Amino acid sequence: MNELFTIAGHFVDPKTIEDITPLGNGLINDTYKILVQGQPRYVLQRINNAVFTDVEMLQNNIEAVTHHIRKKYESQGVNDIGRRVLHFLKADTGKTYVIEDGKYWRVMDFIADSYTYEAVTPEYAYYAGRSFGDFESLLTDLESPIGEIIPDFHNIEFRMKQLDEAIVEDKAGRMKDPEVQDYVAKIKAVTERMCLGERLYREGKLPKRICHCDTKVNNMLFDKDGNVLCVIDLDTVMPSFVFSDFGDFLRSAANTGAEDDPDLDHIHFNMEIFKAFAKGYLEGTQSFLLPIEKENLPYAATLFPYMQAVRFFADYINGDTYYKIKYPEHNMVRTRAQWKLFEEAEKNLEMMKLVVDK
Ligand code: GN1
Ligand code: MG
Repeated sequence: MNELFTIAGHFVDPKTIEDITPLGNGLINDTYKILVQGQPRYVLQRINNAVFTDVEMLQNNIEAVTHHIRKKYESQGVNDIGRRVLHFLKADTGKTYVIEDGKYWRVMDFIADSYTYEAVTPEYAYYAGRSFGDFESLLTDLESPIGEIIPDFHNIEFRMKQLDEAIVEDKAGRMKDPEVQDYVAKIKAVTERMCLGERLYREGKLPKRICHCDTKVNNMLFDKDGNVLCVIDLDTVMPSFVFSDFGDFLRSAANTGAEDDPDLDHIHFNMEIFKAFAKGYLEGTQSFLLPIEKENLPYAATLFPYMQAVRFFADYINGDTYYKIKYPEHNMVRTRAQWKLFEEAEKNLEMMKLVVDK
């Protein structure tokens, strides 16, 4: 605990800090809120530098994105900008992060009276679609270069290669399990079809744009009336296919169960959420979205549960070195749940195409 106070003291006057308590449930970084005068005032975060190995690039990316959005909002006369875009504090080192005992830390302003959700109604999904679409749209004319912070992050061909390596190395001795072998077979049977995006890219038909790349429902802040305040968790902002933001939101929002639901009967693909989100997203992106991007949005909704199953599964085979887990089989439970969601999404593929066409 003392360690947290010392670190926070690099960014904030230590005498004003009353308490520092855990916040949120991300699978990668550790997040806390800093309380001042009985209220959360700042967010302290330990950056997982095993995942984000180039923290300098990470913070440069985030600063470029937040400055760009803030400037646009200023010129548009948007109200309450402090609650509409993240703001990172400079430490006494002059940078927006500090290193203590080999650990990396940063602090941002806490956005007051904001709420996150793990599940949304169609109405909120519509606002979320609009906001993620607007987010991409705001960044189409960003001039500062944005580095690919995790190379090949949403490249399914690369994720399959990682899975193959995990299988060969079998570090945790989990390959002998018949269920594991069964999942390997199921995953591989459809790989070819799931790599469509990468093929279109190689053929020069599909562009990369600056995307958020972690559009889980809980990475968006709402106010008490359900209006979207802002998009958070900007670590993975990087060039990617628009499929990333569209598909990853639905992976969490259209799932009627939890990401790691042990009861597969809970997991279905909610078409009402799809319709509402797609409507908002298409409105937000209408100024730039190409037909090839639009017509493949339904594919994106199937790709992301698939890719997430592959990633959780590879981590399980590797012995759980990437995602935080709560119990030993957690990554296998997540794999089953994401695979079920993938199957459910595929059942709705034709219906999704009809919706997007309309
Ligand atoms: C991670 O940090 P968090 O929980 O927002 C992961 C995402 C996964 C997600 C699965 C950098 O996001 O890509 O989709 O878990 N982030 C990274 O819940 O790998
Ligand atoms: Mg997050």
